[in-house]
Amino acid sequence: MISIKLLFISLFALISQPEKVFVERDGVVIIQAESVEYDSQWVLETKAEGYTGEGYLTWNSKNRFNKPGSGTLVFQVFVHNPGTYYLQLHNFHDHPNRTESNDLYTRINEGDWIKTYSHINKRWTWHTGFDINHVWGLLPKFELNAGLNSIQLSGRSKGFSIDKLALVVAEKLSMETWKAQPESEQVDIKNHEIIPAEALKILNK
Ligand SMILES: [Ca+2]
Repeated sequence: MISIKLLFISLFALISQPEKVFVERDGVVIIQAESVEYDSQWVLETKAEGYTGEGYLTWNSKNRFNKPGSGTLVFQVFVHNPGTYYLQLHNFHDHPNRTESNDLYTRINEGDWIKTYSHINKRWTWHTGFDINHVWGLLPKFELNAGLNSIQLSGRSKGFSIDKLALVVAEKLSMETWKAQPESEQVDIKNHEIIPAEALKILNK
């Protein structure tokens, strides 16, 4: 049973942040990278076939090897089923060295920025790994709370491209079905009639 206090925190967070919120269903959230606001350091491209949606975002600014927080993309997610989730980035880079031009930064719920990379090049892939304090090969997993959560991505290596991202509950990661799911439903915060209903579902779980 979720606490009343947490419910109110979630409601406040939803009401106070006029942004799109993507709703988790059955342990999966799918978001197109180009669905959120992005600045001119990212370029919307379509030349690498295999993307979905309207295109993909490529980091076209300088390398930010020691400076997270540039061109931050903010993905707000409303979670019904809290627990351990994996971040999977549908990504692409064509650098001849698969360890170059292959990463960005990730931040979950205002925590530390985490270097997040892919070691597959020249094709679209879901390969995603965390590198924390120079320990690479870590699984890209973390806890998501019931209610509102934020996932942030910021640029690191020039030429790294993101088509979409998935958040997948641990129990479902090995299933292939989530890879083909369409983008998750979005809650229009200004149409706040939906908020009490969604919150009630969580309260009654
Ligand atoms: Ca896309």
